[in-house]
Amino acid sequence: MDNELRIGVVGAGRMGYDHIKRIHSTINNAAVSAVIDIDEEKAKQAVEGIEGAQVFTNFETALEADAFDAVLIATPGFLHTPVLLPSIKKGLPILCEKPLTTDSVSSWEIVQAEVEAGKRLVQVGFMRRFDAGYQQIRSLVEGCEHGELLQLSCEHINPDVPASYTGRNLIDDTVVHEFDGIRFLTGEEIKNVQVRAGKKSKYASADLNDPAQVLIETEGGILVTVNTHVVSQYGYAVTTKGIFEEKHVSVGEDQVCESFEPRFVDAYDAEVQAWVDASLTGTQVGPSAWDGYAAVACCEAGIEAEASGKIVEVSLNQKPDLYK
Ligand code: ISE
Repeated sequence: MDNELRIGVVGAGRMGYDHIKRIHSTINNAAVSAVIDIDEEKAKQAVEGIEGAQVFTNFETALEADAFDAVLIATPGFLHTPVLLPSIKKGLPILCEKPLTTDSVSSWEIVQAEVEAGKRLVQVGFMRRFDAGYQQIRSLVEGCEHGELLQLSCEHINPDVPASYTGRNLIDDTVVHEFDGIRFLTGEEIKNVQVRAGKKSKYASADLNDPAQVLIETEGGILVTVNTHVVSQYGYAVTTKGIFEEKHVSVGEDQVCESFEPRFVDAYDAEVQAWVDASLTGTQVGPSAWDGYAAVACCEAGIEAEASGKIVEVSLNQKPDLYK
């Protein structure tokens, strides 16, 4: 690998297209060398104006053609495993959009594949870890300037969601960001999850209870509330308040946008640049396959909690040494 990372982007939908444009126009020392999408027209449109980028409709073919040195996966979660496993086997650096996979058994398979490879190859696309506000709270937790962190109070607001979006998606597509965010901000694993839904918005479909309150406890006893309002009709907003022993610190309150792309543009840019820089030196940074697995395990507990209204414990396998 020389000092330009040749990236194959798998999936040219909303997130894939956004990353393709980002790599082409903003990211240093990287180029989109291939786009793989079952919809050839979509892939062709995505590479318009990008010299030398090849188009494939099949991942195996692209892998055999040696068309890239690193893989960015931006397909829906249920399609991740067949791209992740051969890429890990080939020793390629991977940036995988969340969720790592859609259940903890297959996510654990990814962790084990990496352990077998003997090195970290996967960074999971939890971009909030690269957001300035999140980093501010994280550094206050680490530095203990205002005493210890006692609680977190989060809001996750979307203008609307697709018609197919259900209560399950509220957890594994939306609150999944808070599961990872809480683990990042507190440095602790999540112990249990409860979901409460009260009066429902007239804009929420039959299969969705929104707004909802997700109540989360970490292993160290930090309590977190996540208020969701994904059919808010007015905008995209993500806010987080850290309740410390001597101060309350809120971030994100003045950032109401149309959607997640403009809200987190700086975080996405920083995330992809960090991945490129690390990949060029043969290392990996940011959220790992273990973090991806842990978030999926929290989603499983959350989905059960959403259905039952009960407090559900999160169950995790033992953390392999590779991630300690
Ligand atoms: C979407 O897939 C995202 O990842 C956004 O960050 C989140 O706010 C939204 O709820 C999800 O649907």
